[in-house]
Amino acid sequence: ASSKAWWKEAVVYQIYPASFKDSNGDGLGDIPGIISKVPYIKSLGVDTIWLSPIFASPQNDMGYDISDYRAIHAPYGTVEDVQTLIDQLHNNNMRLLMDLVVNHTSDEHAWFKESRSSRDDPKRDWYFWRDPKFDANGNRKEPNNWKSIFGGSAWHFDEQTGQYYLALFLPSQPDLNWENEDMRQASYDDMRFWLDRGVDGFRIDSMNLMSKHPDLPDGKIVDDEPYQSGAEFFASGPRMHDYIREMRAVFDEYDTMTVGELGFTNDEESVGAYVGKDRHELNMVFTGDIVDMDFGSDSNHSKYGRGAFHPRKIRQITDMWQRVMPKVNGWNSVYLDNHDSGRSLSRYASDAPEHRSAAAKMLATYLLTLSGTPFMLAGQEVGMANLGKDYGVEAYIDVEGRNYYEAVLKTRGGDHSKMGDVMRELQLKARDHGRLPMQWDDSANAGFSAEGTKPWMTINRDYVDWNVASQVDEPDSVLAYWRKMLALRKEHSDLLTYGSYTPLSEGDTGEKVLGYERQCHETGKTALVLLNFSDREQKVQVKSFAQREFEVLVSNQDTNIKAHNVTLMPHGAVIKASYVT
Ligand code: TEU
Repeated sequence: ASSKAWWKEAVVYQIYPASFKDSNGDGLGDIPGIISKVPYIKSLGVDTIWLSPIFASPQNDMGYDISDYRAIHAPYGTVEDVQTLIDQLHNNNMRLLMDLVVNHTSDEHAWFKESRSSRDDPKRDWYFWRDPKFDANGNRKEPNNWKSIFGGSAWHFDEQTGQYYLALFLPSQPDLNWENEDMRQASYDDMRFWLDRGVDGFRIDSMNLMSKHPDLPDGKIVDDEPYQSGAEFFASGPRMHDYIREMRAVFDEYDTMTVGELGFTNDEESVGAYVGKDRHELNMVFTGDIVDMDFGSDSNHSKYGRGAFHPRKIRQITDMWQRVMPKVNGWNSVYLDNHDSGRSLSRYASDAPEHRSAAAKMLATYLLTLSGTPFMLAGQEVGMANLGKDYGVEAYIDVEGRNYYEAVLKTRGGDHSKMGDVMRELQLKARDHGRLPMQWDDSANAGFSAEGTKPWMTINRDYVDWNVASQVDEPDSVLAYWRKMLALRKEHSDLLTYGSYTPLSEGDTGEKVLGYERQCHETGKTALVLLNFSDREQKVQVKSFAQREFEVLVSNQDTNIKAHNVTLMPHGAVIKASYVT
């Protein structure tokens, strides 16, 4: 069995700072707003908050473009406010994770301004600067063919010094060169700045992009587009593990929890190498596969390509990571939602009125019954969903979706009426859905922002029916179910956190139902989890439970669950526990 640790028992609540609670009526969430909700968050039964970036930033990518790691974006508050938040959390036995965005900075960061100023600047080498190439006609070309993750070339020409710099995300997010020792030390000092103030850990943004192939070779050409991914040369490069270990030495000066965001790398061996206990690197990672399940079925598996979610995918991905982690003596995160995607409820289950409550509870059951540290996104606990199909393109303001929309629109002669397929994909997967303002109550602006103010982004008009206030005292609500599940995970941590995992096969459950057992080897106690990922009733017979005495620990349906026969209602979820006496 896996050894115990506080970060394995934590349940993390992700807050998107702009969208949680506006305390001063400027339409933007802020740190005092978060502080005012600490009692609410604690009352859910979660113990750790992960805050997406709150640092000084021109906000071209909502704070993932940082201009000063030691200052707070003024509309969010001050360093003192953050200290108050940390202290309040610690007084409540809670913890704070910050977002560590060190693969790149903003182009307004002092480091980049210096680096850009001349070829001889001491910080020149803190970023990637390269000479132009020239084509046969003598036209200037980028140093390689890599494509930015947000579209277009990843290289940008700087007139002043006649070289290109690399930016894998927006042009205003230049990539830091981790090969440079001075740059790394400066970054560690920034980390210590926050660790010294009591921050308990970091979610490390774009973690495995920090080491690139030193030659920056052209990416493999897969189509006739001018730019190609290149990810095979910029993700999980040769020095990746050196950098993490060096960083880990800083973290080990404190009691720090780390979760690394992994992009483009989902194979067992590479993932295991980051989280295997003996490797002493990261506590856990986010593999991207769980949020990509409905990405395009095209060869690039592109985000806004047309794809379909099938329960078989979540079965495969879940089984794979649940089996790999014990094998490498490692640990993982469990999550379904973050600020970079549409809501799992709308994509993998159902937000149709007749299914929404059951579906939200079913997904909560998944998230809280697996081995790994659960991460939930604020709003999940009340069944927040995507913006509906009736919202127009103006509701989508995030750069990623916008850039994609504009690029396709251009190829269709600027004719919005030809954009039906793009609108459909945005409605499912755009990052805006994960960033919707929190739905606190049914007053104007959903209690997120005072009446009469203009929130920074669209508030989903379904807030009138789906909000915290309407569920908080309602025993059958999604919110009540989350609380019950969170309490259950704590109470049965021998089973649900530390127990072993055994999947039921598709032959046992049928293709629409996900089923697994968690077992505590010391007591022999077993929990059987059955999750119906369809909007039809499903009958399941679990033979292993035929001879056992059991009780139903929790379910989102009226349970008349006899012996080993279970009839799951649409999006039904059942946890049965058997005890060896
Ligand atoms: O995302 C990293 C990343 O690889 C993104 O391309 C992500 O896969 C994409 O947004 C999915 O649609 C991180 C942050 O989570 C994201 O919000 C930032 O925009 C990005 O890094 C740059 O810092």
